[in-house]
Amino acid sequence: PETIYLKDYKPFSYTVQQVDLLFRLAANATRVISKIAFAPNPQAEDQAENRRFFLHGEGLKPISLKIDGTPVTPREVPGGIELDAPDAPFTFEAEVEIDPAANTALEGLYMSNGMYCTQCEAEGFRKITYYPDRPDVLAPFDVRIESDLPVLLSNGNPGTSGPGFAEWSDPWPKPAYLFALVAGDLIAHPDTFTTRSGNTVDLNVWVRPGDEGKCAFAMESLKKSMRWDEEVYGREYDLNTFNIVAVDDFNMGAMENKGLNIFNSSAVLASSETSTDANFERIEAIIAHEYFHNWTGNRITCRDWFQLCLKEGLTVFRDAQFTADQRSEPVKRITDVIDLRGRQFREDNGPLAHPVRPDSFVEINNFYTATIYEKGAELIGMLKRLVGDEGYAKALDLYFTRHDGEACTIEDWLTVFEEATGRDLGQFKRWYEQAGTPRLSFTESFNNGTYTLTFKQQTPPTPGQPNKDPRVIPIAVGLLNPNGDEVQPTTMLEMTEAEQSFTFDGLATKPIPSVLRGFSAPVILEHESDTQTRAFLLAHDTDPFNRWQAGRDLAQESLLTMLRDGAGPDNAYLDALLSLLRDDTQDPAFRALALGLPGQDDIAQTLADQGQTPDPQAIWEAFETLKHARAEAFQDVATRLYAQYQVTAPYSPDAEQSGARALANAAMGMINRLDGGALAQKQFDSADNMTQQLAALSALIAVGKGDAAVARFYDQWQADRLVIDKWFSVQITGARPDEAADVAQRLTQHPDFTMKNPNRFRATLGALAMHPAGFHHASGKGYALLADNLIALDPLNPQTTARMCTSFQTWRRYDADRQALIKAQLERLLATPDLSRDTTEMVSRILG
Ligand code: DPP
Ligand code: ZN
Repeated sequence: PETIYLKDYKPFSYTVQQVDLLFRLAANATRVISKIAFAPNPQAEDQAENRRFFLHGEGLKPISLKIDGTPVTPREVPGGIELDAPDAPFTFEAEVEIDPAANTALEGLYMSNGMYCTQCEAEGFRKITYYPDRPDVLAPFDVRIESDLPVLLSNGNPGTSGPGFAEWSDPWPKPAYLFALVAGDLIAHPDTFTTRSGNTVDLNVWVRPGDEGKCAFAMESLKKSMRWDEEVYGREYDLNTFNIVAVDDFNMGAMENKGLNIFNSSAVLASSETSTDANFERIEAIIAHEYFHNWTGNRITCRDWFQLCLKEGLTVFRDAQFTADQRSEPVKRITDVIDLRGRQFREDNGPLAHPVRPDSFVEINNFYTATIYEKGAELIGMLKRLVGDEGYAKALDLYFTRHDGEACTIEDWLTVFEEATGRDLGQFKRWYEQAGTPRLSFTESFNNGTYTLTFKQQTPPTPGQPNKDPRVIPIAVGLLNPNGDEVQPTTMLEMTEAEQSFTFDGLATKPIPSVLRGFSAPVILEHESDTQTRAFLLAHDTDPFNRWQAGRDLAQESLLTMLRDGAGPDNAYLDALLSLLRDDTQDPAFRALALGLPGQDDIAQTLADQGQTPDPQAIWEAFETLKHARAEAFQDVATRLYAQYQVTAPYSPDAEQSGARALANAAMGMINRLDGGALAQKQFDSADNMTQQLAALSALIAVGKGDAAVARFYDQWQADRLVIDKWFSVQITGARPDEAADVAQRLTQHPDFTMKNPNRFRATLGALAMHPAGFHHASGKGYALLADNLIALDPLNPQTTARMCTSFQTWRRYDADRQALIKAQLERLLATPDLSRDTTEMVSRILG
């Protein structure tokens, strides 16, 4: 397959003035009739000599093609067609036939439960009709849909409609990846929103009949997002209508198509009986994310797909700010960092590491990664820390005014910051260009009242990038004196060298440093610290993130010592955690987070970083031992917390109630280890919300008492796909390591298992991959099961197949036997005839 390079970017030879599309929908033979006004692109004048009229097209059956009314015969070229076109404005018309019912890849126009829908990002529009399917070609679209289905939707504002047809008009020029169409038997949950300048916008959440009772939360989240973007970023909505549609079969979480967001139903449908608190929070965040794209992504889009982080990093950053404002800022920060370390650091430290702005790719779908999204968002956070809140606000205002309606680059983005703040961001740009997670370490000294912190940074090589330059790193530091008072409030140190010292004067005693407060940069902080200092920070740090981090460090140290020396759990950790749990002045959500343990995969990565070979089974056992020791040490407090944090008020997914439930469920998890599932059974029997019911089910499975509850849960929820996804997952994630692959194998034979629904596939095989000791079972049965299923999925859905191959990305960490087993599966995958471009690229990169 061909590799595409950033350095080869050239503007398209033509501009598009207007797109008119007519869809005659039919399951196996939809006709798409297009009329597109082209003109030579003045921005591509240098190409005037050898202008190429190339249009993308994939799997299209051409019926007729015309230029200015005259039939033309195209030349077939890789990825599309080429035509001879005039050196002046002209109209291109095409009629093509496509087969949405046969489209299992879920890219382009496809069908899901009798409903037509589209997914065009990144390169799906070329499966709908011939078009310059690239994000720097923007045009207004007028769409007419002809179908007997009752609800016919597209982008923009509604136009004329009647029996069997509907017209839509989108005045905002947009790239084809933001095109959308939906047709189906759908029910609206309607509402309205009045923008701050007084425009009334019709809002709808469209769902299949039966789901109409699960839309209210998404609608509330949408209205909150619209208000928040006005208040915080000064961004107002710009059409008469905003539609959201829930679709069961969807590769991603959701899609920000202009005026017509299409969502994976898991990211919209919510009710207390069927959704957990975590589901509610995720839905609120994704609704916000897609809505915020209207400005950061749609009004200002990307010049090419190398710039994907321009819209994704910024929009993730914005949705995180929104969630922090709606809920708890420290809790949001902590959970984001857990996720960043679990997914992005894992990627950044393995064969799939790539810069936040990559410089080459084979298949762009493979770059919708934690690095582009989550590290991309971290870069925005660092920029904001470096230029300050005011500088950030000024830069964003300039960005919106200067670039509205344009397709932009990271250079454009950094330039507005440079101009708005007068700061040179040359060194900062390395964050976009160089992959890998910097290791930051420090030493301290104290002399005559002067305290010196000396930092070192170093980034290990990543594929294709052996040498790394020092980055600019904002390091938030505070100092505490030995009795716990803060003697130096948070200061932002700006590290620009490979090694650099910072001093603090006038201190009476040697302070205790609190470094990288709020996780001020996406780095691995390597610092040997004694247990006592960590326990001190867990008790006294004024920065909530670092308090949590101190607890996490203690847990990690204890686990590493158990693994290395066969020691028992560290009592200092248990004591420090116990004091925190007992402290009712502490937010329950925060205490629940402090009770969390690092991921087993994080421990494996840390061991690998230290030059050791992780043993997934031994890690699992160490976690079990530690959890058991905690359950025994915390019996009294667990019983008290469980009773104290039962919510008696009517269910609400708000931060306060979900924090209480999180802590009560964590307490239940501890009690469960000692009472053989008695309390969990009681909770399962009486639960009236999914958060309680699922926590109880998972606890019962963990102690081998889950059979009856698993059966009952299925009977209760068999008609609800999203709940049954949970039923699939929880049985696998809760299985013992030697059984996880067998449970997953058995579930792939269940009548409700289907390859064609990405959510179900992820709930089963993805759940196995997230059970490190089960997936990495020494027999290799986990690897074989995943590979079998990926081989079966690839011809149906390359995008989801390639995404799930990342489960193998850590293979070089492991012992020779496991490496050989994984390598054999990767090679078997790669040798599969007709393997997709997506999967071929992914497996090749993983093999290295
Ligand atoms: N739908 C994906 C997202 O919103 C891709 N744009 O991030
Ligand atoms: Zn996005």
